[in-house]
Amino acid sequence: MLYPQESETRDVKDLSGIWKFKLDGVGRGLAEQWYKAPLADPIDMPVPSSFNEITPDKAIRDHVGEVWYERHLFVSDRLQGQRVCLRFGSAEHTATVWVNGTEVAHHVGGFLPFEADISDIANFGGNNRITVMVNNVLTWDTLPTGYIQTYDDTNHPEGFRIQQHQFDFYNYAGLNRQVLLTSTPKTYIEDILIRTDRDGKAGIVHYSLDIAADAKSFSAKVSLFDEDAQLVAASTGTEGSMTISNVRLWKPGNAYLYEAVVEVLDESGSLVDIYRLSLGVRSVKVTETQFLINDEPFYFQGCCKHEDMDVKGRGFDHAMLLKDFYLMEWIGANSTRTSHYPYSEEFMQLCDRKGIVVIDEVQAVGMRCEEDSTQTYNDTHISSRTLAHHKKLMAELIKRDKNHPCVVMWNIANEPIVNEKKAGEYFAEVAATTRELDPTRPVSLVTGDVVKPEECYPFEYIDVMCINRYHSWYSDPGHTELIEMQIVNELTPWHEKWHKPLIVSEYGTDTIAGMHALPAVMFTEEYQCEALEAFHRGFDRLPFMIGEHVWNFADFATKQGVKRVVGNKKGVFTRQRQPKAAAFLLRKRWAKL
Ligand code: BDP
Repeated sequence: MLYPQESETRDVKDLSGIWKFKLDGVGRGLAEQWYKAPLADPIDMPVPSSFNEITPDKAIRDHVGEVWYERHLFVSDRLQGQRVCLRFGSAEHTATVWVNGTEVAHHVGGFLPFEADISDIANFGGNNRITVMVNNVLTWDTLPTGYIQTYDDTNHPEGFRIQQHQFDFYNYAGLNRQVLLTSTPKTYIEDILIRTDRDGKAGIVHYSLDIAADAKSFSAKVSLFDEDAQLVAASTGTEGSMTISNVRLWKPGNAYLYEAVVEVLDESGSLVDIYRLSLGVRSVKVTETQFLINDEPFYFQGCCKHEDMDVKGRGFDHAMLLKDFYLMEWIGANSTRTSHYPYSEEFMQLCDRKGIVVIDEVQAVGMRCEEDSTQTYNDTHISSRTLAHHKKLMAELIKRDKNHPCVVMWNIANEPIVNEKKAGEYFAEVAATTRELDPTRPVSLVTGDVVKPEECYPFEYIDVMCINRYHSWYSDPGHTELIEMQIVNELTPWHEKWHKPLIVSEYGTDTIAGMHALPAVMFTEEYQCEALEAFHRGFDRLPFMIGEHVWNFADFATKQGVKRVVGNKKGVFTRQRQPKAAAFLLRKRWAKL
């Protein structure tokens, strides 16, 4: 799915602003057809933003179920005859959209874009009512997974229910990314697939175009420009290859981007549609002990992140987006993982431009049945329905992110139960689907389970092992002196079993900024530094390790619980993006690596 863009033939209108909003306390809006008329007694709500923390109302913050958004939109007469769409960057987690009372889209799965074609029903030259019902409920059939807990006792009022889930970030919901009104001609470039190769000093760019056509005869033309706007190659037709002699490669920390200008022309040679796509030429390969980008060994260094901030929750924000990039640059990060869901398209574009390498993770998180951890993969929990949804999300993610040079690997899940045989069968299928959709990138899976390597069944089907470890935190609390030994002793057998390279994809300690102790104790800045340093001594002894991602870039919100003090505090920056002592330690280490 192409990112919306303005061009000679395309328009984009940003619908960010204040929308109407209404909580559907007991879920009667659909039955009462709230989409048929303006919402009764709505309040104001910003878009994009999570709705949870905008008002002081606990009922809104903790709401489980449906919420409704509405706004009026003037659609200009000039757009008559165009393909006009509403495009949602992300609605968490399920959304239904109506325009003037008619349903135009239904999408299951937050974090990924979808669009609604309103060309045939929009009132051109007049006002239109957009109504969106968003549901934040997670079940065993959705990703992330979750379930609704209800109570049948005298300690809870009738109807009391909570959303349970086995993941560690706040279930922020709503219209979290931009909503856009887009228009293209009816004959338009629907999708572009770019794959790149190298041949000595030359770069080869293979392309294939999907053109949605309402006229039969058209021709396509692709021109490739370098960063100085010089034409370096060109081709015609909906499929082809172009050669760039003396190619400038896209490299980590040194991104070089070409621009493909794709044009569709009619029989008389007049322009019908035009789209400009950034692309980078680079290769990715995995050996038993290495991750090669452009045939050079690459070591992943950086932090995992979250889309998380005060007030807006997971709402998209340009200022925070850039703040985080400047801090990633400052700390010396060359990579990140989109833990635990696809990040905004704007994030991916910046990674392309700044040369940040990305492990692109789908929202497959919480795949654990805590009551009975030997019973996760069955018809009541992770079932064939979850698997079908998982494959659909992989397809949507790959469709969205396939052309980003920054994406070097697809991560198909975070910390699912791995030691049930059925986990092997399940992830064999997800990995196969992923490879079928994109044979050019390796596949990984993250486990945090301390099991025997041979009992991590999904690892048979992936290319890179990602392992999360919290020594001296969740195990042996207080004993940082054990970390180096444990890392070396425990990780070596994983490589001996699987002969695949390994990334420690999470490690860290909760740390309250400004809390100090000597000797160090848990939760102090000294303890975080001491632990990270001990992990690093271990990592530096393991030749099959290809990366380290600290958990986490910044403190973030979680559900409330006895293990969390106003959220997860494992950030090396606070939630307001101020450095803890560990940030300076990492900056020093990563400058040297
Ligand atoms: C890991 C999870 C991550 C958590 C982290 C923690 O992948 O989402 O936030 O542990 O406990 O297991 O801090």
